[in-house]
Amino acid sequence: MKRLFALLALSGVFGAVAASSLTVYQDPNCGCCEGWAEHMRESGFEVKTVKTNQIWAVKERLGVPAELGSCHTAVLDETGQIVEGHVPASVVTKLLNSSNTKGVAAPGMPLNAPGMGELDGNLVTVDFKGRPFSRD
Ligand SMILES: [Cu+2]
Repeated sequence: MKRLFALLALSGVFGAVAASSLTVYQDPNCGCCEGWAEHMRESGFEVKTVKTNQIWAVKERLGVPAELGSCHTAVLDETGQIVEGHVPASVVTKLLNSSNTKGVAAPGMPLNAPGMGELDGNLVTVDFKGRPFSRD
């Protein structure tokens, strides 16, 4: 275990890119939320999950438009940007590079999204003004 920590410390010092981290708020009974968190980890993000029975209150506090709501809401720790629902990791990276965009959403529970199913080229995400942000 000690050696593992040493390795992690080394990779932290010499790694070219620091991992981006995010905090996911989710309902305690949400299985697909776990699937999305796993997708993000596999894509190199550091993911912390917070289980809450007040997920709609969290969305309201973070300014997620109600009509764009999904089952879980994530906050990017470095920028405070918001990721609503089953947004692909590549799109989260695009969001991190779009500092004027407050948040991006995959509304509802799309079956062609990470944590739900396979991408099919038709998953459209939108920004919080409802404008298309990506298609995968
Ligand atoms: Cu879901």
